[in-house]
Amino acid sequence: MSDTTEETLANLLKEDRRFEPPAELAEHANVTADAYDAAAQDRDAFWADAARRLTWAQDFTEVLDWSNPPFAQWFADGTINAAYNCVDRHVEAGKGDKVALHFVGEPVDDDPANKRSITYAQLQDMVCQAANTLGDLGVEKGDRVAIYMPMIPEAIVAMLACARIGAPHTVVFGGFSSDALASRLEDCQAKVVVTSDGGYRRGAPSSLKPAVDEARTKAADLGHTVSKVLVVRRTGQDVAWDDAVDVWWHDTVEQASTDHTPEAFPAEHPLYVMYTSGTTGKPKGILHTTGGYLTGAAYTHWAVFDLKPDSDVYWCTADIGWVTGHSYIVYGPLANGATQVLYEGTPDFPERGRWWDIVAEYGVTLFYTAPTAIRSFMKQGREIPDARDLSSLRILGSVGEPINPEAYVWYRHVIGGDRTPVVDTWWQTETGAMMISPLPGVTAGKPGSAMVPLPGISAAVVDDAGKPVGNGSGGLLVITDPWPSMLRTIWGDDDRFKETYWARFEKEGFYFAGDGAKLDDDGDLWVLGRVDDVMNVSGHRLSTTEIESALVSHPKVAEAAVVGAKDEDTGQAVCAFVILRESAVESGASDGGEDIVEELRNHVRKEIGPIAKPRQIMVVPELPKTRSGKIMRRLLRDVAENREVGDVTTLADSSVMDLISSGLSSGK
Ligand code: 6R9
Repeated sequence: MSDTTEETLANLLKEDRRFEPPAELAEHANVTADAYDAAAQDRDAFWADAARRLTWAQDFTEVLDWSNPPFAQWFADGTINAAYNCVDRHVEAGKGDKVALHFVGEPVDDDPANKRSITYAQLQDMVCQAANTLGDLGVEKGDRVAIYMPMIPEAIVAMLACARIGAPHTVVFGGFSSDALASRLEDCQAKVVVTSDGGYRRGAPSSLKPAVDEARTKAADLGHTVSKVLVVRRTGQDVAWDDAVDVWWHDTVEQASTDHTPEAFPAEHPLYVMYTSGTTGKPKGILHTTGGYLTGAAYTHWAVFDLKPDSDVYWCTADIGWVTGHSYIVYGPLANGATQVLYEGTPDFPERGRWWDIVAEYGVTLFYTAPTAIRSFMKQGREIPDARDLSSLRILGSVGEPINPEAYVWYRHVIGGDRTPVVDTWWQTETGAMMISPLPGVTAGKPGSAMVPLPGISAAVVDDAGKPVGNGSGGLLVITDPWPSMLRTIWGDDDRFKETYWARFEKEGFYFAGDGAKLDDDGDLWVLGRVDDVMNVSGHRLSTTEIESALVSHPKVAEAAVVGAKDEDTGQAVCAFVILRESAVESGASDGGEDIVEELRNHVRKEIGPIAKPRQIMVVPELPKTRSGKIMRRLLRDVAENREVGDVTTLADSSVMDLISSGLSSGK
């Protein structure tokens, strides 16, 4: 290894702040250190216990069948209904009056608050009604149903109604285009679409139904016919109507019987398909099945958030169009009988303190969000959260990207009042549930590290030949043994499933996650981001995350994105895009002038070493992100390499690229 690479590694691993679990939390924690030993001794028995936290119609006798890898079967002879587990069993246990969802919606014309609370008993009625209606619309066990909706309770009701009748759902994020919807409808041959006339964004209505109409036509051109569209009236806007196909929710679901008997399905019955973008080509439909998935989602939610269902109020800010919404808004928390906030909207509308007002109003104790949100709050300054009472919080979670140490410390300090553990949870659409994360009552947290695999999960960092790298080194992150919530295949494409995840380490039988990672001297794991986010500058491998963290550690920087741009001399060169903190902007550093750029280049040089010093730093007002908060570096690479900017359809806000390009061309 060259001197400079060693220097880079040493820099990341020099982070030596440690936060011990609070004594009180450790004492009453749901999961203690024994769980690691128990799982190591008998992994199958450990997962069987976790599975039996759920209610099975028929118990299973075999835990794992791995006779035909990579096609796993978990709890295969057991039968179970996911919706029954998420709703009915809590009502049967006398918790019908307990709030399942505190819905906090976008401000709507005459109702700026737009809130309602739904108990488990009410949720049961709603799910039963929707299940009856889907049946009336001809949906049978095994048929696929697409859900294209805003973040309203009916979206969750629709998902659970599908689960109840054994019809796998595919939720398509409401911000996606009709093309994206059409290709998904066609790929999974969806029979019915559940949607709404529209939704609200920043208080203004936007439409959804027209995109469904278009997608239906486009899918028909591809040879697939959608038979019915079930429409929730949300905004009241005019919509085109096709009597042969379109059905109002309020005319059907709300009139339907609240009696519905859930059928128990084999554990391996498909629960849902979630599309996620591949590095190239068409999106992959990740298939999750019922028993194993629900086991993983419920167990990890209970363990990592130390959920006490009778006293905690949980809030995950994700969208249900993302896997985090599936596992940690719908299936995990509801299977555990949690009370949670369901939030529709952006973090800063109608005003910047919105999230912290909600924490204070509902007494939120467990909070789960993405690093990108945390960094945007850092940018605004601590005065806003400081003005609210956040003392109810007891555990803070992070997901979606590596969290920079500075953002971690700010999160813990400013939001968590220096009391709360931060759980940095690494997982993927494909893994279904959290895989690598601290346990809040067991693990001392290190800012920037996801720490260790959860009990029952076996991960490793290996070199190109599949050999574990050992402490103090970096390599590729793999999962070495099957786990209950693992994806079962890519919908309709077993070959692509094998090729994408299992071919790379076929001999070893490892699942290849596509992320780079390092182990520190204690053996704790640091996720460095996608392998394709690694740059090669003059033969040195540099991770974008490391340089971004160095930039964010500068007091004037709120956010940073780094890409490797082609360079005649060095192969690739480091190009950085930075957003300055508001305090820096006020003090006049915002013009992106020579001074601040030079200051930041030298800061990176000092923090990491000369090789990492960016060739170019551009001060920008925004960064292009997907809905799940991931920076789309591909688009920034286009800018850095002076190319026309590529496909922006999966951006949360597609106008961001114009903002960046116009700022740069006007010399700002
Ligand atoms: C849940 C989710 C998966 C990819 C994953 C990795 C990145 C997620 C992370 C993290 C570092 C964490 N990622 N959590 N990287 N630390 N705590 O995000 O699923 O949308 O499929 O993305 O996200 O790169 O491979 P998904």
